[in-house]
Amino acid sequence: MKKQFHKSPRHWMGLVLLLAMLFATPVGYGLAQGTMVTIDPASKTVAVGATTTVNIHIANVTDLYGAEAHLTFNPTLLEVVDADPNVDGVQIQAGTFLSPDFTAQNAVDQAIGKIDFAIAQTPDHDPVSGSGALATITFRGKAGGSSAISFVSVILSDQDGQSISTGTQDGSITVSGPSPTPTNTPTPTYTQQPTDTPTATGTPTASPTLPGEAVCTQAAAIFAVPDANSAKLGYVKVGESVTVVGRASGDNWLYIQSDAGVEGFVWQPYFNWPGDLEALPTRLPTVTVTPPTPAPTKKFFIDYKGCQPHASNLGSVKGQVFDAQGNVIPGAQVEIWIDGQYWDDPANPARANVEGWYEWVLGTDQMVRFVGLYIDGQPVPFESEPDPFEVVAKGGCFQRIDFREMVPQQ
Ligand SMILES: [Ca+2]
Repeated sequence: MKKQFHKSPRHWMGLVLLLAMLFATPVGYGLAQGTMVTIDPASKTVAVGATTTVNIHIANVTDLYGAEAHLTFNPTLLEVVDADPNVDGVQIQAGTFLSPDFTAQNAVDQAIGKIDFAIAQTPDHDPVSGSGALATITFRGKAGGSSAISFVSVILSDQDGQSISTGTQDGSITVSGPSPTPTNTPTPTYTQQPTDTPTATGTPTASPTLPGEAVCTQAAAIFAVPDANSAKLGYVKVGESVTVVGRASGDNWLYIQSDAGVEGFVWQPYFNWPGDLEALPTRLPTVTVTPPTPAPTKKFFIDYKGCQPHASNLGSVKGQVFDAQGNVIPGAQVEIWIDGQYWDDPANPARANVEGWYEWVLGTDQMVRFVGLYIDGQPVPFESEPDPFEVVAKGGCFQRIDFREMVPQQ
């Protein structure tokens, strides 16, 4: 019934087009007036680390029922932001012009810069005519430069599977690199706010001997200030001893020095420490309110790429670490907990190789929490959504978790 109805006008349209082609003189008439698939807008600019969206736009189409588009982009300058975290791999966002009843293909290959997208309607939707967005692509700038967004092929089809002829027009995205950043002057190593009052002196006699040893009973982070949201400077393992050298005023925060030489605040209930909190010298000049400083200059965020299909049934968890310019950072270290516990293993933290990749091969179903990132051996803070960030190691796909340095505010 529906088919019958649509058939006659289409044949009529075909005749009109045939006549137009026979009698129209201007070359390219069909492209000027006919169906076009374009990148819309044709050009855009985005900063490194920022995102921008473009549409795959279809104009002046008649009785469209299925569409596929294959595009390329420069993967060293751009990457596609995953539109569907619930599906493995990276997807783009289907538009509303054509109802995406059946998705034949929706995959982005970030390594070679390729997008394959193919959708079709099912019979409960009528063919569409006119203009609209087939899909929306969100790109993130990786490095300065200009990348073409090029159509490799586009196929539009009607309800009978007959192809609809169309022209295409490529687009481009210019990534504005960060202005030559002030070279990475060795980051002042998390200057502890108050200057350390010499610990040996000043304490009234008869108080418990200071400094004292505290033993960690629950894996704990060492924070820059007595606030669990502040920068994590390091970690203390269960059973490890730390030297207590002070406390935050008013709260259950100890100021400690770890065996590794890291100084900072830890949550006292995670430590077995028999000393008298009140007798400890306070290590912050003011009340426990988080001081605005120290703000480490570098900050990263977790860029989760989903669980990407691969042939192995081992629970690989890996990713790359990028600086603000989109360059990989060989030697960066990433540290995890497994199933809620510090993972005491030579493989943890993992060190990124020359291509910036870190990796663990874990048992499937192990819960992996990302707790630390170290650049040049220094802990650097990172943000994630959610926080803490956890993935489950799986067989058949590898969890890809990239770290990216936030582009410094100028
Ligand atoms: Ca996805």
